[in-house]
Amino acid sequence: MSGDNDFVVVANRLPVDLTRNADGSESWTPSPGGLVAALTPVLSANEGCWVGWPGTPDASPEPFHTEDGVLLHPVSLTEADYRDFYEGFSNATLWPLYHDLIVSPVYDRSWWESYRDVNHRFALEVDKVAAEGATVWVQDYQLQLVPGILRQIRPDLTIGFFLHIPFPGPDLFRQLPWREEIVRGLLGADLLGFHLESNAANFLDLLRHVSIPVEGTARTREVQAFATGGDGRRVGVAAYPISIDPSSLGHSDEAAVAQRRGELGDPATVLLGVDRLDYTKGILQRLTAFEELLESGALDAQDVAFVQVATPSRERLEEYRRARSEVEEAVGRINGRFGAIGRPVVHYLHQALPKRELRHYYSAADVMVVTPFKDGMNLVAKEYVACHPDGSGSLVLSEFAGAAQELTQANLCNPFDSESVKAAILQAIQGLAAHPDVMAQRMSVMYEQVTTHDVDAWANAFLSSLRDARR
Ligand code: GDG
Repeated sequence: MSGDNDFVVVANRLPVDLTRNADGSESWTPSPGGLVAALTPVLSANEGCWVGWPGTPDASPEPFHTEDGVLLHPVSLTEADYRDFYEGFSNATLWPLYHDLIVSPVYDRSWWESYRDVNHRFALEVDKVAAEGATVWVQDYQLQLVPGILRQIRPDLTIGFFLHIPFPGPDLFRQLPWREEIVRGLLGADLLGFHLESNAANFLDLLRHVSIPVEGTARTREVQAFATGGDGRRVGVAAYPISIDPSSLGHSDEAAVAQRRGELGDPATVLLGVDRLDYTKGILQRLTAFEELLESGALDAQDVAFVQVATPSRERLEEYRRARSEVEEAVGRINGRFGAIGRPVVHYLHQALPKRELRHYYSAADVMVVTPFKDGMNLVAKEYVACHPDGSGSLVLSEFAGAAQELTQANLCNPFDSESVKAAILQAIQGLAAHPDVMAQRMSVMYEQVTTHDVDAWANAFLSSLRDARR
């Protein structure tokens, strides 16, 4: 079966929000994020279609066109799919395995069967909408079998795959009971993209380990490495570091910044963390480091405020509940020890803020603290930098975030070592006071990097390699 769309993006989620209307009816409205913004021009220019789950179990809205002419084509997931494919195999098996076992992955055959089944259904939906010879771009760890299934049912397609999270070393990946199927699934693509050369190198090492022929070395934005697919096809492998759409962050001004700082009690220094509440992000560790700095007297609670926005995420999973309760216990303890009536020292929000509100906090923060144990890229770090065109502010960044490869002027730290996190926070605060010119110069270098390597550049680089891959 084939449809009319020459360019198809397949992702776990459709870029839509469910709106409940006053009369009780429901409608779906497009919700543009970075990836959608980057791909909309390509989608609009090519009879584009986005295939994905609308985000609510058991909902099956009709396909519809956005204002830009992009067809949104929903894939329906049941409550059981959501539990086994999404929460189970994707987020309690693959997510911890690919993030280097920060918690132990659970290997459950029924979750795997659901993952296989859902991947199959996604591929069948792509088959319905993709025109003869179309280009299909599959996104992320939830859909690693889709390239292989599509290759079998639609050999006419050009297939790209991009992994948004890290790819682990072969010794970790080999734990996975269904490792051969995942590798076969990925090798159905013509081009495999990772954030970093080291992620791509891990994948190539894995192939060598299982005697799949590989040539060349993984490079950034150029395809210099090839794996061999089951049918002898060459599969390009390269790194494409993702980035942000700076224009999507909107604007802030002095009044908005002054208002936010005023609400915090006008402290000398505002520190900020913004994350999904995920155990990979090191939220507890950064709060503990902050607490130790208060305890030792290196920081004075009168002078500082720490704003932590922790967006709710995967809340039914045990490890996420534990991470949340540990973070909330730490917030309570730190405020109990160092706060005053009407003046907490940690301002904690467990809610998603509108992007424009996030923008004001990014602009208002003197020090952004980004301390994941492992992160494919980390867009928050790049968003903060993009909100400081004047060179103000300072970034504390984990060495284990993909973004650290590009944002080398940040105050880098090892999140496994609390002394290192504390030192980086102090360097950032003291650097702003003692050497503002040096700090501004460092921030400007990072600003230049982020704004010249934006999400458009990322999408164009990947799609240009994908075009070359099938020539
Ligand atoms: C995965 C990989 C990789 C957060 N809180 C709010 C909010 N956000 C937005 C941020 C940012 C995005 O969510 C988070 O992106 P990250 O990259 O930091 O992290 P993950 O969600 O884990 O993303 C990661 C990414 O995919 C892309 O490939 O970089 O490594 O793990 O844009 O601004 N947005 C709003 N309110 C919030 O409260 N509106």
